[in-house]
Amino acid sequence: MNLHPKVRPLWQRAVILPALVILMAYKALHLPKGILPRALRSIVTHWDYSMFWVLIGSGATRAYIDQPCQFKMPSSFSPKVLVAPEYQLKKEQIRQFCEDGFLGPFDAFSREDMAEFRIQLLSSEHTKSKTYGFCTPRDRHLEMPSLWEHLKHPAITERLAQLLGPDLLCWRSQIFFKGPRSPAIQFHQASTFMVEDYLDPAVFPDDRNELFQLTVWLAVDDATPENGCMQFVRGSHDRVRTVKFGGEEGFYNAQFSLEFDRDPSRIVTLPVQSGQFVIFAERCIHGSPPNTTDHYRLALNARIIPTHVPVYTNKEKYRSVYNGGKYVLKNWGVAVLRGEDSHQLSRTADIDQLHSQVAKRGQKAA
Ligand SMILES: O=C(O)CCC(=O)C(=O)O
Ligand SMILES: [Fe+2]
Repeated sequence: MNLHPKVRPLWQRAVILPALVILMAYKALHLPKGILPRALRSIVTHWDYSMFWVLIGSGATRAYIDQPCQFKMPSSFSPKVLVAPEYQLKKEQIRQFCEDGFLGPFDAFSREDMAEFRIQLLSSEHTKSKTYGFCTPRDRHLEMPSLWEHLKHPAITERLAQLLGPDLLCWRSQIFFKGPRSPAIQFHQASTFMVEDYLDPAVFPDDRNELFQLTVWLAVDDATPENGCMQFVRGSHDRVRTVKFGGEEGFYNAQFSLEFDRDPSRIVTLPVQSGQFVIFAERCIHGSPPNTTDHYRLALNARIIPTHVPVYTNKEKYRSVYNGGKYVLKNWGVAVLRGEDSHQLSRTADIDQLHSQVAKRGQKAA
């Protein structure tokens, strides 16, 4: 039985609940973890007591699906690096980001550039990923030089660096095709991406309460309220919320709804023009309404961390709660987006080599 967050029949809950009490006691007593099967070892190691409490106390109907954390306001809103004047963020903008949890849109690319780029992105929609061997919109930057070149544009990297620091890694990207008449992506948030398989976090910051990760989201097509542009809940990055299993809402394959105050005055609907991007903390609650048009709303994102934050340490694979696929990580690695990686804490993808392999295969096929 896996522990994916969803409504469970009574008999399963009757099995899970005493097992959780035993595991929590096991954690509290610091008993040896080495003898436990891997899944149980992960739970004892990575779940904190509040994660156990919420599940047990609710009879397995509510849970934290990511490791709880609070947002610690930085003591200064000065940029972390000095960048070229055209990309400089004002202190006021950094303060606004820290208060709201998102910032932008910023200009990066022309409409003409995006028109060409979208053709390449769309051509990958139904093709197998070279990294994972099945069709997935994830991590295509490892095989699509044009995707990587767009992420490396200084309009993006220099803004990220002022918020996170000079040396940056991309550990995940995702294309959001959002086809004609496709459903909403319900409100969600993530911090260390524990929810991905509900056993291990993906990202291991020293202090979860600090800002250790940013998402950059680039609109390839104009994103409008009609075709499902992004919505953010202002200030909701202050803490990770619990979810209630079941209900109307579904997030890909999972079924739960995030427990937060849906005060309309805090929900910001953010149209973003083709070629512009937004930066946000993934733990800022966000989502996008349905695409009610007959056209795609194409966008992509990338998750960025400073080089001192490890990712997927010793993990060989995960099974995504959301996408359902089994992601074997042997071809995955972090890619240096800016500066250099003197820490070398995660497996690294030699992105230039990967791209030249793709080019060679293309030449052979031609
Ligand atoms: O593109 C969307 O509608 C959702 C994007 C999202 O959830 C993300 O970038 O984390
Ligand atoms: Fe998201």
